[in-house]
Amino acid sequence: MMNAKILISAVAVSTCLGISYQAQSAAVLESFDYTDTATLDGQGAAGSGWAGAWSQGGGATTTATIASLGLTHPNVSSAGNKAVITPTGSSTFLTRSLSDTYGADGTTTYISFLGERLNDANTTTRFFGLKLAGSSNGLLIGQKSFGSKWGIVAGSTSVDSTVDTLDAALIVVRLDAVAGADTLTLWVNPDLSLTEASNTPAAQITTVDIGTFNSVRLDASETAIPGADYEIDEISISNEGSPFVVPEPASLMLLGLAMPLLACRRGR
Ligand SMILES: [Ca+2]
Ligand SMILES: [Ca+2]
Repeated sequence: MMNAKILISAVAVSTCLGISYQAQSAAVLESFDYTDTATLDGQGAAGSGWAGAWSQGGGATTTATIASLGLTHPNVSSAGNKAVITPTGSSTFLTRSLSDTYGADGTTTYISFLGERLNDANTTTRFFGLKLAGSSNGLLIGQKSFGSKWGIVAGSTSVDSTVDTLDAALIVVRLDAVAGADTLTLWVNPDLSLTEASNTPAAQITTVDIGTFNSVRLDASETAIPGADYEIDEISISNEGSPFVVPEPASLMLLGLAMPLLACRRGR
């Protein structure tokens, strides 16, 4: 009787582990694996979560080019080169459409990238970063207008970390979408080799309804020329699981085996 319970438990735990491993692969990834010095506009094709190529929007004179080497960070898989964005107006951006819609009520989406501001023209820098084009308020992950720290902007609400955008950083945002106001959690330079619970968030927003999104923008805005360039790489969007390490299979298995034993003890 007890052996049967252990067997059933082990099968259940193995099934759960299978889901966990699969969940670690990102649904959408942009490594900017394009030719060095190429123009970003028009790069990329439909597939692997994307609906098409990068497309120039806003100020037509914005330059966005591919440059080597790509950005890297411990425990983040990287490939190819990176993108360098040079804004030349008050509202400039490049857009790329996703093949799926994210942020539906009841879902959790992780968005991450590597980024760095390239000069210290703070007084002329308005905002820059990765924008999720939303059905409600949208979300900018990067630097707010006239700010200087990594942070998130949702509607008219913004929060900052203590890390300057001049410092190359791994940015991770978790969007827990529900009806009404969603929960946005920001980490700057988290250690992905540790569990999510072991990494202290830099900031959180819990008062804004983000809505859904099905495209991303590389945003930039300046009030004076030249403004601040920035580079970005390894953009990842996933609603299939956390980028943080999941609990060790061995400890989960031990937990799974211990549960029926405890149940049997209690049943006596
Ligand atoms: Ca890259
Ligand atoms: Ca919502």
